[in-house]
Amino acid sequence: MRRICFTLLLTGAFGLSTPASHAADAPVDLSALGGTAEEWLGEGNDLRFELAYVIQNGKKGNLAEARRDLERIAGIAESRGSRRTWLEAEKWWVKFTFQEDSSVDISPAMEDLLARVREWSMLGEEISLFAMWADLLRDGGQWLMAVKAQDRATQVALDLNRVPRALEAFLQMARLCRREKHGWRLKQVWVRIDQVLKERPVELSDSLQAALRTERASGAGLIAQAGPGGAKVEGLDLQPSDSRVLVSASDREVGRTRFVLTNASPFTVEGTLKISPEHSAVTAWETGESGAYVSVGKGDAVGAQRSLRLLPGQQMPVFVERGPEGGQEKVTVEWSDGQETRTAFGEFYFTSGLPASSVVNVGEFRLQAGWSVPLYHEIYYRGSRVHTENVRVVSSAPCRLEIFDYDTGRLLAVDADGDGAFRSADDKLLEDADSDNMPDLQVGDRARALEIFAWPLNPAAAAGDITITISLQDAAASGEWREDAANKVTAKPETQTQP
Ligand SMILES: [Ca+2]
Ligand SMILES: [Ca+2]
Repeated sequence: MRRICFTLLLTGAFGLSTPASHAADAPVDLSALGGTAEEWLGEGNDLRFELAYVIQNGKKGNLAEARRDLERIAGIAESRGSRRTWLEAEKWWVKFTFQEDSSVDISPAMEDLLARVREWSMLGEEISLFAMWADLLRDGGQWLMAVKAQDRATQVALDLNRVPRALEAFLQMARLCRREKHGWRLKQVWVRIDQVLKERPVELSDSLQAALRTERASGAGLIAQAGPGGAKVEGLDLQPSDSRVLVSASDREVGRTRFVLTNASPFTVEGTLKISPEHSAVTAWETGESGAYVSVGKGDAVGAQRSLRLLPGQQMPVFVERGPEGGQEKVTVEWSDGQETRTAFGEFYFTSGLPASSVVNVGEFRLQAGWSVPLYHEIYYRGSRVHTENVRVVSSAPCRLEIFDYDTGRLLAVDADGDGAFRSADDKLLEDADSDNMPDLQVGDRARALEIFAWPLNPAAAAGDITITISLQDAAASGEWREDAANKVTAKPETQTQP
């Protein structure tokens, strides 16, 4: 997949371009430009009109020409310090680039734009960038990524106290889930919409209220078919409650586990995350957009806690890794906002005699009403050549299982009933290069990771614990399956009915 990056484009040879000549093509429609007239004040009318013209030209289908002109305008805007013009030119550049070739990975470009608007404190723009990203992902057929991008728009909007704008983004999430006929995810969206309506009441326009009513009615049938939504969560959630990691000592492997912090409230929360190893110290801690990365082991301690701010609905992964030196370790992960505390544990074991590949971690999870916490597995490979492993995931109770390659975000398989076999019409096998009817994964010289979403089918059976086991099979060898990991998923009966 080709990745695009602006930085290179924008520091290119703009100065040599000549302005487009388009005097004959009036009138120019300024409505394509985002923001209000006030927001554009001081950015210079010449560039603003030219930008509107170029957008119009691109919309007519002259994409390559429009992109070249947008690059030139962005270059001029940057040299003048005209931020809004620059941003608008860049946004349309991404749109036209994607329109020309939807296989292009626009994430680096979008991340770059998001970083700029944050740096410039153009906070409202963050919402529209996530919404734009979602629309492009949707148009490119990536509906789940589009849902995630709209989710980010809801989080920023709620944080900025723009509740109606958040609800508009939630509506887009609901539409995407409904069109994909994903009742479970749709149910989650409505749990969150109802939470916002109840806990962040504001006056909504008639049109937004009508849109909410219509969308709710359209999705009701689908939601009624979906299994349990899980227990209602209050405030902050930390999962899995327990995790265990087993890696090879003789191969000097690093053990790594992942926790997920979920702000299950419609308000921004601030608190402290503390990681306490029993026998060693926290030796590295990095927190970024994609989560927190913490190492524990021997070495200089860097401080075992950090202040974190989580937007309404935000989920943050917390990776904890333990190097091979020093051996077995138990780590306590604790979140506190000063009133409530959430605790989880990670245990790290080092052994010898492990097979050439294994699933190195397991956890104990709870289903929750409005948020998914997927099971997370890393697959370690100790061989020398890249080869194919079959992956089998089996649930002890009927469950829809969605298996994703975490590294690429690609859906590998959907097992509609969780029996580990792909025979029924609803089962989907998307990655099976060796055609043996089991999903496969290329394993090479580094750890691979899987994410598995589990959606119980039968509310009565799901009231207890469900065991979800992961096995691997060397696709080229004997066919023997090695059961490596068993997760426990608790699906408490629902305490509320939606919608
Ligand atoms: Ca099946
Ligand atoms: Ca296969």
